[in-house]
Amino acid sequence: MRIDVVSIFPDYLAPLRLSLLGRAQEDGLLTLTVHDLREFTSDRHRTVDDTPYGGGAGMVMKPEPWALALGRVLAAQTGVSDASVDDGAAGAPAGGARRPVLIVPSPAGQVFTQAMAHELAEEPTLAFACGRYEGIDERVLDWAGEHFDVRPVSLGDYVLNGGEVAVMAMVEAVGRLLPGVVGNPHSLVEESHSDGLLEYPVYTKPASWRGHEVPEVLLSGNHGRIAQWRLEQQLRRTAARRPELLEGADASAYGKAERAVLRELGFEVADGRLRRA
Ligand code: JEB
Repeated sequence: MRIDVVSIFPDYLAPLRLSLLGRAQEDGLLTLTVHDLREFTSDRHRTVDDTPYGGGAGMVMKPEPWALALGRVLAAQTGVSDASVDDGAAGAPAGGARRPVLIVPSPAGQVFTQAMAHELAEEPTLAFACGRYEGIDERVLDWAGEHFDVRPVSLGDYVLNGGEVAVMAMVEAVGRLLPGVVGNPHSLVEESHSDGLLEYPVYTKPASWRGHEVPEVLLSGNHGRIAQWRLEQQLRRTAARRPELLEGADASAYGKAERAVLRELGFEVADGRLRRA
C-alpha cells in the first residue's frame, strides 16, 4: 500500500517510521510519504492560513497550497500529470479505475472504526490531509471530490488541535492489517471489536505477584474451560464498560453458561440477538 500524508508538521508523523510500521516500510509492504504543506506556498512567509469569512475566532487554512499539494499526491498515486489536475482537465479515472481515497480528519467527520480500518486496508493507496487551526477551507474538499473519494473522518468525540494525531492512529490501525505486517494473523482475529466484544484480561508469569493471583482456570490446562472463562470475562467487561455494544449483538453462538451470565448482567436472548432484559 502507498500512503501520502500532507501536514504543516511533517515531523509529527515521524513515529510512523518506528516499530511495526517501520519494519513494514523496510519490507516494502508499505510506502509512506509525508509532504510539507508549506512547500506548496509561494509567498515569503509561506502562509497557509487566513481569517475566516463571516468572522469568528481563529484562522482557516487557505485553499491554494492544498490544491497544489493534493495535486502532487494525486499525480504520485495515479500517474496523471500535476498540470491536468491543476487546470481541472482531469476527470474521473479512465478504465473504470477507482478514485484514490482521501481521508480528511475532522471533529465533524464520521467516527473511525475497526470496520473502516478493514475497508481502507483493501485500498491500493490512501491520502490524508491534516488540517490545523479551525480547519481547511471547505472548497478544498469540494474540489478534491472531483479527483478523490473524499472521506471526512473523526477519531472520536473529543477535540484535538489538528489532524496529525488522528492520522497516526488511523495509519497504525490500517497498516497493521496489511498482509505480512503483523507476524501472527491469528492475533488479528482474536482482538477487540472483531467479535463486537471487548477483550478478555491477559496474564503472564509469575503466577503470584504482590498478592495478586493469576486465575486458577488459566493454569489448569483445560482449554475448554479456559475458552469458556475468557468469553464470560468478555461479556462481563463489555456489560460493565460498553453495554451499548451488547445490545443487538449476535447471540446465536451462546450456550447455557453464557446465557446465565448475560441474564445476571441484565441481558437476554431474543431471536438470536441480545437485548436488555
Ligand atoms: C481533526 C482539528 C479544531 C474545531 C475544533 C478544533 C484540524 N476526533 C477529532 N477531534 N478533533 C479532530 C479530530 C479528528 N480526526 C481534529 C482535524 C483538525 C481537529 N482541528 C482543530 C477544528 N475545529 C483542525
